[in-house]
Amino acid sequence: DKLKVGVVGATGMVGQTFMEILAQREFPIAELRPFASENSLGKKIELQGTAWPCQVLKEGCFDGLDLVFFSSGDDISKEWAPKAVAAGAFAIDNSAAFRMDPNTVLIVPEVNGDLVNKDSKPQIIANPNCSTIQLVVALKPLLDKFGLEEVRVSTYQAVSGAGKDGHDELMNQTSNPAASHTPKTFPHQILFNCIPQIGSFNDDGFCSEEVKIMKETRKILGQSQLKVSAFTVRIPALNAHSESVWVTLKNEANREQVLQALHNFEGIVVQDDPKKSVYPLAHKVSGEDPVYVGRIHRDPEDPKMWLMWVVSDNIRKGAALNGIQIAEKIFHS
Ligand code: 2RA
Repeated sequence: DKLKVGVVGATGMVGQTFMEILAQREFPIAELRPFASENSLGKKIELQGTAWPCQVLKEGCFDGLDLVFFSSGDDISKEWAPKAVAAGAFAIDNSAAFRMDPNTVLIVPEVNGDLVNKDSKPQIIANPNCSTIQLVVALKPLLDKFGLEEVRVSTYQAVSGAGKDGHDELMNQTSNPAASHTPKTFPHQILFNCIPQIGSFNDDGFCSEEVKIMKETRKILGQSQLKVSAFTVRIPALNAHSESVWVTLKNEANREQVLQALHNFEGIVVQDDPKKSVYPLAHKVSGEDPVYVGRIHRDPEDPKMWLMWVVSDNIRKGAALNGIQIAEKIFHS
């Protein structure tokens, strides 16, 4: 039966992608209640043939809803996600606010979706960070088949990870490449550049994006002792995050076995013919749903270490699609 759905952050990049995917997947909507800031009040959001007016968050605004997607940052989620649950709705939260809370599940449906189902009670369900989601999808088949000893990942993250501001900053710089640009969204000019910082640094020299990947990966895979090390970099790609990954397996495997494990896993597409320059590319993966894996090869010095290249659309599978798949697991399974 049809659901009454709220979307907090409806006019942002992820919010707009929620609408696109809800329509594409014909998610059964009885009512859409889009929430945005004051200056979007009354703006109409088109979905499934109806124009739904944007509202602002205020006491009682979630009454009657079955489900609320949150994509408006940690502070909004911290204050309003519990209110959605108090009103009787599931709160699927894209922010980092509750991800590492021991009482909150952190879900990628293909990886640990069995933690939620149609018998789950309304609760906050945390959506992982985009760069974590694509990593754990690629790691899960290898964990299941061969066990994992250690993971090292270096990321190449598109500017859309910083929302519309990030996207617009690169586009503006591209339109005037000769000028020197005062950075706004990023710590430095992003055009013709690579910036080894996403978020803020801790005293150990790790930035918050790296800490998210390292902690969330262990929680989602249920491997509290797994060694994970991450290095995150912002690059001037518009959309889709790319990651080079070094995985040390617990048990040896040959290339055929590793390829089969990845190929057979729901949500993964293997593109791997390097001699023909066939491997996943961000600008082709942008707009697609799967996690793409290529450049799968073994380290010559360590028979248990495999290298691979993992690319996925950070706004779709990295945020909106993953959240909708969680909702489908609860309401449609
Ligand atoms: C980024 N993963 O790419 C972070 C937040 N979306 O900026």
